[in-house]
Amino acid sequence: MGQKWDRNGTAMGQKWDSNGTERNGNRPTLSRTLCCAMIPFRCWMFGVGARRALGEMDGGEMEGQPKILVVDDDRSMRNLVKETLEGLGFVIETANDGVEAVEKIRAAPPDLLILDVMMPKMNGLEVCRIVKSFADDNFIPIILVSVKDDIGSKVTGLKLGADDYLAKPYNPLELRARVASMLRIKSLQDKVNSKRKQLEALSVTDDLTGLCNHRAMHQRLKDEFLRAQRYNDPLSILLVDIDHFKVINDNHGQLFGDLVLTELAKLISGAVRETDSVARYGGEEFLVILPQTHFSGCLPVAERVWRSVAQRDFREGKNASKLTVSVGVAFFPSKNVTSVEQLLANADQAVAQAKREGRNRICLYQHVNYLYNPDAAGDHR
Ligand code: GH3
Ligand code: MG
Ligand code: MG
Repeated sequence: MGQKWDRNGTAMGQKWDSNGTERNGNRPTLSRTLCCAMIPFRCWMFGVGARRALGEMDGGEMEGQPKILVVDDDRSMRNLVKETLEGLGFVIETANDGVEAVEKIRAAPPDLLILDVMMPKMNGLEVCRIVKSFADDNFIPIILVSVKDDIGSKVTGLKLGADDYLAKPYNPLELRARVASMLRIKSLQDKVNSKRKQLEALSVTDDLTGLCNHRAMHQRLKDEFLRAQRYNDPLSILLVDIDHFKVINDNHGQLFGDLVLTELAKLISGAVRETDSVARYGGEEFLVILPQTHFSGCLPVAERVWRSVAQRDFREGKNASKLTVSVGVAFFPSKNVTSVEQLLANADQAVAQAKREGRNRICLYQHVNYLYNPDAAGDHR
């Protein structure tokens, strides 16, 4: 308590080497001998800590050695931090001021930031605010270090999003412990982020085909429809329904049916542009969204899908089958189409008509024209 430290992390009346090991002048005392024996042990301990933190970083998070960016305008402080963390399996990079730090972080985000508060050009608090406002969800823990150890400065730093605050001069042991603790938190946070991303991907993906599922498709179509309405752009959709799919299941089994659906998903995806989206709309129905595509532009796509399905032999082992599809096409702008639901209903009607007409065909939704008869209208005048 009340221990005084100089800016190199040296306690008054007590010496520490860069391993945080007590030095007592040059006198070979028992405690010094013990401490010397402790140095490799402590290094090993921290190495284990760091490696353990690393060991928790599976699944692509924090690949390789954790990268620590040390930002300080004082070269001796940068070197001291480097020395303190050396040999623990970290990659240490440095920046001389806040501007350089932000540039480096943007170019290649570190796993941990050790940030001096008082610096020219841009101070540490400003860097902290900028880094924590980055839109991506990559968590970069920040340890602020400052000669200011009053509560006000600490609270300001923490309020700006810093994750820890260390007053200069600090004990090297404490810095190491806090670095290990921050990297542990970073590792856990990365795991949570990666699991969340996996769950998000699962929630919008159809298990069997890997395409967008119905829910994701609806959202995408809604977005495209709003964009088309706002910018007066055309938008087309194709609803592709396999003909007599039930028979394929009945004749070859459900597993073969699943294979056909998976193959068909690939086939349709390969027949459209990258900017188009393909989704599994229902059991054996697929929806293709063609943004910025007119009536004349979507017909060749519908034809390409329809032809390539008919040409394909679907086979696995002894099971083999040919297939046809009925395709319903609907467009925006189109009379009475003011919502996604209406656009989908039109495509649905077109598919129904294709089925009624004998299947294996493409049907374009057209609003039935109203024939105006002036003579008949005259009767009611
Ligand atoms: P239509 O030409 O009138 O479209 O006839 P259809 O047999 O294709 O249509 P119907 O709606 O009568 O039957 C759809 C079939 O699709 C029945 C259902 O078991 C099958 N199906 C739906 N989802 C899956 C799936 O995930 N895997 C498999 N194997 N079959 C599925
Ligand atoms: Mg400074
Ligand atoms: Mg069908």
